[in-house]
Amino acid sequence: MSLVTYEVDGPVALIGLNRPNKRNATNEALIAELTAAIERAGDEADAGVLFGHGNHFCAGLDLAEALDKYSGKIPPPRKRKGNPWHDCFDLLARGPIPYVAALHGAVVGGGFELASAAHIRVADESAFFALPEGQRGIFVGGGGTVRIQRIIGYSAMADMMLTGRVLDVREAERLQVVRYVVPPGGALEKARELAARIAGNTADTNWKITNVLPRVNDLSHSDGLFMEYLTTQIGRTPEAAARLRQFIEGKAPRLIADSKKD
Ligand code: 1HE
Repeated sequence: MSLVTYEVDGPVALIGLNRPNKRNATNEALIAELTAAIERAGDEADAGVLFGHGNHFCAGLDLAEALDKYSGKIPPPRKRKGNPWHDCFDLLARGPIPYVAALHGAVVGGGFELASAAHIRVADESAFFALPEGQRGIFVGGGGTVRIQRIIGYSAMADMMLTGRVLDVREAERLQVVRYVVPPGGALEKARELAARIAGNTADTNWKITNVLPRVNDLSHSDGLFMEYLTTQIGRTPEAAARLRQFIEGKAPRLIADSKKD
């Protein structure tokens, strides 16, 4: 049985972690399948949804496999080949298409790191968030020091890691981890709706949002403005011109608050 499911629905790729009996705990084989699915989605879709099968999004690092490594049962590699977790999550975060993560149940450790690589997070009320590495005697290794810390800040991350505090969905929403909270069982549907909406943008603008914006966030004020200027100079596509013309000719829908839409 596949550890990751892959499906395309129109312009949206649906990627599901599929190891529910182990709460979608992430081992090397799962990371390899996830990487392949993300590569495929980048070719075949305009937006992606990442979700977990079963009652949890992801229980993080496979602790059984980790034990085999820490106890020497799996020997360390003779040559270092980089970090497949980093490569996989970076491909998700800075690949050709945006991702919405649909979260429920456990979003912990490496599962939280994976969710933080998505561009938007939707969670249902069953979701809880933790970084229990301190309790396991290990450290975050899936990019959490960079991504989670940039979302919630050092203070909240240090608290979670030092005390083992488990956040509920509302606490996660206050820390900007989660942008949409939905009733239990509703995360996937909401994520699919958002992904379909995102897929309606031009691929060029979506790429700039997911690849330029986070890099600007890492720059100084003046380098950031320069990068923004350069970005506006590339990709003046016929598709963009057609969209601008549509608005000028009164053919594009006018903007109204989402809360006022039926
Ligand atoms: C696992 C894992 C796992 C469950 N690795 N096997 N992550 C953690 O420290 C989270 C550990 N997991 C839990 O706290 C709980 O399992 C859950 C709250 C997620 C779910 O509880 P529950 O009662 O639904 O399930 P369970 O009975 O605890 O687990 C069901 C099975 O999944 C069981 O195996 P079984 O063979 O006895 O049925 C568990 O052993 C197995 N299982 N979680 C391996 N994580 C890149 S660095 C990132 C570092 C980290 O991610 S640290 C955080 C690790």
